[in-house]
Amino acid sequence: MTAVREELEDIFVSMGYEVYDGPEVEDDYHCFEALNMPPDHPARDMQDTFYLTGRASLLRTHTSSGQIRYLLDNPHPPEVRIICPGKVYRRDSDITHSPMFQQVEGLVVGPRITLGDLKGTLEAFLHRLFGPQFPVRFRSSFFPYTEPSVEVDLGCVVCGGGGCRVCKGTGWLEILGSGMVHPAVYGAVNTRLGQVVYDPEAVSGFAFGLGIERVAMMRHAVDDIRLFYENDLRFLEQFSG
Ligand code: 2NM
Repeated sequence: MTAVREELEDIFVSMGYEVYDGPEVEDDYHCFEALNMPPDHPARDMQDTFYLTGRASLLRTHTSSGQIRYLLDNPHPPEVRIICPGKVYRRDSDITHSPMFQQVEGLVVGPRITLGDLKGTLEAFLHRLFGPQFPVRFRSSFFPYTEPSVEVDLGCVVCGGGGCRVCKGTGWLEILGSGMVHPAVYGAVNTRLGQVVYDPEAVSGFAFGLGIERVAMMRHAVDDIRLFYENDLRFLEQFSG
């Protein structure tokens, strides 16, 4: 997992991104409120989020909270180009979900950043990671913190697109979530800073997120994410190289 994470970091660093670390123990403001998730949003539910001592602190459910911290700590637009890799926590466990998993989220903000920049960047990234032979497909989606929101699929790395058990016959694997940063995110940051630093009329940006285990699973044909964290040496020793 560390090797895959470092490979992802190296690709983005070579594209000019800065690696930024945020805390794993977060608060409601950085994890939800600043990301356009209202108080009744399901992600805030006790069923989904690990809360510590009441509701004052929580384990981050995504590394976007670190991106909010970066914007607040670096009120110097118009150029932002960061990735936030790290552990995130959700109350979820089945073959594709582990209560702790790792993410890389990215954020680019600047004058005249467009959906074309998002598409070009993510396609270049996926071609570096998996090889240019795999097609990349963009689909409309929804996230509270992006508008428009875009889900990104990669041609199935197992069957090459013909359809198999892994891609459930579709020929595609979902690999990334992304979108153009919602103006409400800039609004929340400006309100907290007490001045308009990230003016939605002057700057725009895109953001994206992906699961590191999911990349490792696609690479090594692993069908259950929980295998990475069960400490079974018969599994782990296959990756000792
Ligand atoms: C995703 C999908 C879409 C995202 C948005 C932001 C921020 F902070 F700029 F609002 N960070 N990351 C984002 C957007 C993450 O992950 C699936």
